[in-house]
Amino acid sequence: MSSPMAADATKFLLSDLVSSHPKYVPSKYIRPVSDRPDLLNVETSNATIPVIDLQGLAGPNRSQVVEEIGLACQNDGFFQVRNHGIPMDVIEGMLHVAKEFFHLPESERLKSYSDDPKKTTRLSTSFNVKTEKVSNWRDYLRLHCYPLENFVDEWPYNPLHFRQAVGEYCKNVRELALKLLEAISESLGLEGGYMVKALGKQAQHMAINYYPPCPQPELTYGLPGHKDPNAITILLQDGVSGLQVLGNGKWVAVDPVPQTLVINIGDMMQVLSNDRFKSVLHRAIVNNTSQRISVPTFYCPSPDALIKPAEAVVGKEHPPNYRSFTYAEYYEKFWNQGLQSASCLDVFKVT
Ligand SMILES: O=C(O)CCC(=O)C(=O)O
Repeated sequence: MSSPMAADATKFLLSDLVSSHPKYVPSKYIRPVSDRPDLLNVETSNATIPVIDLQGLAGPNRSQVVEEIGLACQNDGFFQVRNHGIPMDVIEGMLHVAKEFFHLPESERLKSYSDDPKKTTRLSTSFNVKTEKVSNWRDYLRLHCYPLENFVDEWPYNPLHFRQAVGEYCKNVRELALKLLEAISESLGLEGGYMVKALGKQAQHMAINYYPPCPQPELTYGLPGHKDPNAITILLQDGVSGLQVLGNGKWVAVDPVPQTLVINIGDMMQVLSNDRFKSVLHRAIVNNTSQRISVPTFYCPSPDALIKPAEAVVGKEHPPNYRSFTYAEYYEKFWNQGLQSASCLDVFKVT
């Protein structure tokens, strides 16, 4: 049933639009029938997404763990990690201030609002409100996080411990990203430092996603199917399900497993590995009872980094599938194209 309620044009953020607990989804969030989540047609066991114990990376079993990581990047594009090295209190602190932030009064949150994707710190809604036709059931705070000292003073100072808790999480998650990039390089037969070097000065972006309860979750998405633009993503979820990954033509729910984080390959890693590793479609669905918070960290090249398939993975049998390009060139396309299943990589392909 479509909505009798028009979206309240005076509200910038979804959280404030739904604070009156509407019974129906406003029309601008309703997807065409052919593009709805089909919630009953989802694989509910996430047993198909490998769980890798990272403890072994530091010991004599390193090569075995490296191989597991390589296989997961190749076959699934997604995996979960336990014993990742980020202390539980840091994770809890991150989720705590995230939740507090989205429950601040509207006037306080709006101090961070911007619809300009070029801003390095901004609160926004949906994906790109300037270009999209249908909205997504999400508000998000986007932060640049590396080098931390360049950005932390732009971040919200309310709630009180926000900068401290998020900064601590960012430092820890960067350590994990470096550990994973080293293992990923080795799994491709490259020297351990290859991927970090390929990312130039590197960048680390974070989204704090807030998905309010939705009265008609079958009509809309938190985020529709998309691939990530960056090199690797490290996702922290609160205890509420919502992430789904496309595997063998079927959507698979990746329900939160305590003390694990979800890792996925982004488009830049797909290029660097010359398609050995795949950047996979994933989406966030919403539900009608619980709010959900997820915190993806996007580990990226710096804008000027020249991205191309690693020389050691190309050869006569495997010619390069992509021309070289800067991350800035690609990233602009990503934000302008909007979230959709078509890859932004096509224009960089060697035909
Ligand atoms: O909320 C999630 O689980 C997925 C988030 C995501 O894919 C994104 O922010 O790009």
